[in-house]
Amino acid sequence: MITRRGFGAVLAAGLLATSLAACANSDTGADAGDGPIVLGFSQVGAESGWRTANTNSIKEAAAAAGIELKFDDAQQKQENQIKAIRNFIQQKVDVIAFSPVVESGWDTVLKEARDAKIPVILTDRSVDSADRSLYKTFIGSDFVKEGRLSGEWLIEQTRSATGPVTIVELQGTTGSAPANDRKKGFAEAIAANPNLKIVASQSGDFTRAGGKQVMEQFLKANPDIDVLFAHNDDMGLGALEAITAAGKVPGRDITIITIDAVKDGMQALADGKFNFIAECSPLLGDQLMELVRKVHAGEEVPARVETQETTFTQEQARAALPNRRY
Ligand code: GYE
Repeated sequence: MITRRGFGAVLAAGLLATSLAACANSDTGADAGDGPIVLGFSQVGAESGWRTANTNSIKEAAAAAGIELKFDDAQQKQENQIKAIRNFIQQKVDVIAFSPVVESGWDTVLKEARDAKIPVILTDRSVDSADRSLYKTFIGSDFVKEGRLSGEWLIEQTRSATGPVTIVELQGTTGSAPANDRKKGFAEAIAANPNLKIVASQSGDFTRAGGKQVMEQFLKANPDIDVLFAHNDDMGLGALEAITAAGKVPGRDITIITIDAVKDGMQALADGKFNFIAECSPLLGDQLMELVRKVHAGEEVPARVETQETTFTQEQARAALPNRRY
């Protein structure tokens, strides 16, 4: 039972919390209370199944959180992202979030946002800026780990191989964090067995068309490919067409490892056409909106928020597919 005195204490604590929140808001210059928080979001593009799922997650989460979303699709071009961010600054949005297409070249525009006192959140991909005060936090996956897990699985599978194992690699967008980091993690892991050799490595820009086209070239130049490591499902799915057209059976003649675990990728894995997928979750929307709310209120946020992920074999994909959300 709450006594009169107890109730008074509860009320006082409540008032204190409210005035603290008001202080926090005035610190950031944010004006709580008049209308919804406005979030400017610059998306990389619509290059893959992962990206589509990520865009849907962000739009749905913004609507559910009552956050007004200004969404811009940069069509995989850094110049378009810089333009979008400048527009958001001009429109005086409350918070800016974006998924940087490449790692380098953001300092100038990030300084402009900081000067305008608009907090910035990086989602999915990070930047290589040395100045950590240019953004509040980064939410996304550990791409090096995804590459490493892929390489470690291959090391296990090829333990009994006595001769060379020939690998080709389809890289993601040149200069992007996931392409740089997945390449690094995979290379580090396979270095454990000198029989494993990457004979060709080229960008397919994270798209199906790119994966197909580059795989055709790989197959022409290297008739005896044992393994394909593709930095995402979509490039792996494009490569399937090239492999079949070359008269080879994907998943059997060529072992295929990819990253993402979107529905079409998981289906290919369950069907035996892929052999292993390291998951990369695109469902960042809800966590992003929570961070937006916090930075807008001037609350502390962790410098790095990492997404939870797993890996899938063919058998695990068959079990997981019915409940997959993307
Ligand atoms: O793996 C790929 C997409 O940045 C994690 O971008 C993302 C990557 C994802 O196009 O499919």
